Amino acid sequence: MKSKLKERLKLYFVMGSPNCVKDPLIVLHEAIVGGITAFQFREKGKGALTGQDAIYLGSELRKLCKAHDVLFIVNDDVELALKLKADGLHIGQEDDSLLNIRANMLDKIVGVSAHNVAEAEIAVRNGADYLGAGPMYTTLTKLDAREVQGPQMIREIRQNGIVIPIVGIGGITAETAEKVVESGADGVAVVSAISLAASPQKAAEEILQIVNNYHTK
Ligand code: TZP
Ligand code: MG
Repeated sequence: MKSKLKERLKLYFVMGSPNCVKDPLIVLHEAIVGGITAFQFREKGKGALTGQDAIYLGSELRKLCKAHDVLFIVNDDVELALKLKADGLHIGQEDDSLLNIRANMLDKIVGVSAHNVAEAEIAVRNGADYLGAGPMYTTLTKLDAREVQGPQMIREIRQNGIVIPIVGIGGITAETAEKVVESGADGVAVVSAISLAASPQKAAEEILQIVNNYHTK
């Protein structure tokens, strides 16, 4: 599952019901048809589902990913990740420590959000499988997002010898995706560029093509 992780993180769609206007299952299905390679269930923000409702939606989204061989990662919640038989978990700097989490996720993918080189180095030392680096640009999706770092941050992480997979996150669109991969990211993680697009399929196709074009240049 961890093999070819760089390849599988090319277009990482992050979403929960608060990020959608349409039915999240339809949005995910369209995004999958458009070519997303990974999905993160991130049920957060105003109106987010909790308890059994979150489990139910998560399990339906999980089934879709399974059927289409798309990596399925859960945000923050180890218990939910295990319950949904996710491929992995993504944690932020405010969440439980990677060392604690790893004990429950031995063979699973664990990704960590990093906002600077120091955080990236600690995450790597503690055994992160990939980094979510950001915010790349201004985002309206995460209200408590940290200060914008820009793609330069990824360049600096690479200059510091970090070789694990990295995805940029935060405000990335088809207009900016190339700048992010150019800076050393293996892929891009997006929420609204796909979830709020008139056609999530077309939006995913367009961004994937930009990432692919860059990596085969
Ligand atoms: N972490 C850092 S920025 C962000 C997360 C989850 C939100 C990104 O959303 P969008 O809509 O792609 O800017
Ligand atoms: Mg978190």
